[in-house]
Amino acid sequence: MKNALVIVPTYNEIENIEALVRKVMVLPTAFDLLVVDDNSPDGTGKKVRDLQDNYPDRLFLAQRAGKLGLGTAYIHGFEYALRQGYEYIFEMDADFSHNPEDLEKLYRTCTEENYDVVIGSRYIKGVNVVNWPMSRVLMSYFASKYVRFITGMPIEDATAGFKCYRRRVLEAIQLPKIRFVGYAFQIEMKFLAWKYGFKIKEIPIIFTDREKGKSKMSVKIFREAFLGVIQLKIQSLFRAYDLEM
Ligand SMILES: Nc1nc2c(ncn2[C@@H]2O[C@H](COP(=O)(O)OP(=O)(O)OP(=O)(O)O)[C@@H](O)[C@H]2O)c(=O)[nH]1
Ligand SMILES: [Mg+2]
Repeated sequence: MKNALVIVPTYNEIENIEALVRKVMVLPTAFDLLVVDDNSPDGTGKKVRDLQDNYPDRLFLAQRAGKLGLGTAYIHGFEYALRQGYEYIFEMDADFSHNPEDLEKLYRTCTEENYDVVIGSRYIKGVNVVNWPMSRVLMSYFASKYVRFITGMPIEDATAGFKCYRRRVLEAIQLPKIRFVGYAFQIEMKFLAWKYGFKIKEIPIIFTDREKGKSKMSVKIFREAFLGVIQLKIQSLFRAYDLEM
């Protein structure tokens, strides 16, 4: 059984990807890394190909035809991780908003404290966001409150995208049924993990705004999340979450 795989979706991250790969590769834990690139016009995928010569057994690339969204990129990565037999599967952004060194903390919490999902959270122990404009901090913070209010899910950072899953969580969640592609995808994954009764832990991380490259946040992504949360809640009233294990 393979151990730990970090999945990083990329779209136009040429300014970040090489440094990110190198950072992950020197961590004490031997994390494997899968980049799911959506045929970035800036050549991010090609850069990963070149780097694979240095890390042939640990760096992998899934190249998709075009920009298909963050959620489907992760699902693609999760399916790969399950097929390959990984036990600990991570989500991380490519833009250094998530500090790769924190992978160790997520990993340790999952392995040593035996949690099923560990979330790198911005909103426990205060608000740990660096360099975001106040408007964006407030939006993200209140988005989490909103999700909590509608769904009842006891998670402070509902849109967080820095996570570790045990494989049994991804096996239980029916990945092809995941419907959202933007931030709502992050909410949906947590919601399902919680509904299935998995053990979830939030640990504090410091989230830093990207210094390089462009944001892909859009009104469409925001709208999907806002309405999506209500849809999730309503559907959950008509659905059983039974583990077939
Ligand atoms: N494969 C793939 N990756 C994506 C897509 N959209 C975003 N990403 C990646 O997902 C991660 C998070 O996206 P960001 O653009 O950083 O989104 P954000 O964190 O909300 O916005 P900023 O940090 O302000 O840029 C980054 O690694 C992006 O390159 C997509 O459609 N496909
Ligand atoms: Mg980002």
